[in-house]
Amino acid sequence: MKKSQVLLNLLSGKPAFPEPLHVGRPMVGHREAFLSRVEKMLDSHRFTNDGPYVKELEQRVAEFLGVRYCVAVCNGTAALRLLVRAMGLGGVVIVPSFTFVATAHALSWEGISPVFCDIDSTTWNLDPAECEGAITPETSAILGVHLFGRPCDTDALERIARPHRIPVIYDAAHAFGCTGAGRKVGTFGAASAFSFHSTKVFHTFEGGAVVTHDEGLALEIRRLRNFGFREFDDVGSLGTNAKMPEVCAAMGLSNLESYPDFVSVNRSIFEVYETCLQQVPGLRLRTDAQEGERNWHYVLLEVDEPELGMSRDQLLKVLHAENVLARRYFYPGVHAMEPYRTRDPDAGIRLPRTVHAAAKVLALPGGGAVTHAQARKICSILATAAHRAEEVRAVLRFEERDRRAVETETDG
Ligand code: T4K
Repeated sequence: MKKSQVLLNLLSGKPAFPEPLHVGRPMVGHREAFLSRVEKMLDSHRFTNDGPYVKELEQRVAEFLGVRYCVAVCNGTAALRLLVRAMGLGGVVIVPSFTFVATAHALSWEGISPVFCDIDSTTWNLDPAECEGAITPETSAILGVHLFGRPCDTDALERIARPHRIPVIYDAAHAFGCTGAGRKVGTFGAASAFSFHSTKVFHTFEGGAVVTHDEGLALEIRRLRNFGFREFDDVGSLGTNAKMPEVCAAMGLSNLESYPDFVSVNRSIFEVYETCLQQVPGLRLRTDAQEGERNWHYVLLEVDEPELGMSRDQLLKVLHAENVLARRYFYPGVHAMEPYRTRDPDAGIRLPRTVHAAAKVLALPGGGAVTHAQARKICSILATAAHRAEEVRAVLRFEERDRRAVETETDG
């Protein structure tokens, strides 16, 4: 065994890590700042319903992103739902399938049919040419996703949408703090929805926001998130409860202060992976020749099965056996999940680049989850797996045979 290699748990030995390492482990910002806000909140007895921390967070996020209005809500899915409802969208909306299922579910929940368009094979974002071909008289908007923090080709999407007089909106769940074409994500299109879920680079435990330059739209979303109330005792429309509680806003304010530290931790962990994975055949770290600011939150591998000697899913088993809980974000593509799969079982044929990307991507634990030493150890596991691919395949074959035998016995 080469010096750089480690024993693989799958082949022998014990897991490299005694505790699981998760992809989405949240960062915790300035603890004292958060706790002192919570103390004040408890003293004030103001816990929710557009309280002072929510107002302050909205103002700070709007300033940070360079947008006029920010409306904080309870999660990113609600942000998307309220946004499409406030804009009066209907019919169909063009979306990528290579995204988290919430992008499409938010539309469906509002009675809108998502139409899945293929992605660009380099950026993994909506391919503008595909979108252009998919626009019909039923199309009410294009919903781009800045996947893994990489901004969409906003110029092209907005140019395509203009003659059809349909808006472009964005799911910016992954792209807090990122820039494209010299502008912060959040400033593009008619509006953007953010997720501030704990697994995100900037989080409020649970939370989200819609940001926009449009005063009327922001006002309508404020009403929708609070049961449709315009004033005390005056409900002007159907609404829901999508409010962000004060404790979440307090976390957001503290995390916003710590955001530059989060990004630098993420970046330094990313650089460890970048250095250590250079020589591993069949594994390519997505470094994205992306200009501008990045949040370095996602560490993504592309697995080249023939070159590595094992499939992405076999490599996943190797990592899980070591307690490295890598994730297949976003396999198999939303089109292959219900209810979309039943509606259009052949959608994958029209989405070859989505299917391809979803089959080879692997997300590794990033800055919030691992130390430099742990990231280096993960790289050693990957290097060893590549070196001993044949043995790994053999062990997995045996395991699979055993599993089937047990199943047959149980069924019998
Ligand atoms: N649009 C896009 C493009 C999105 O990616 C998302 C959400 C949304 C919209 C909707 O936003 P939200 O409504 O969620 O605000 C997670 C998150 O739940 C989800 O927010 C996120 N995207 C998605 C990419 O990932 P799961 O089911 O993969 O997460 P889960 O629970 O397995 O968490 C990942 C790992 O992180 C866990 O195994 C353990 C660790 N973890 C997680 C949490 C929540 C912790 O260590 N501590 C924690 O508190 O969906």
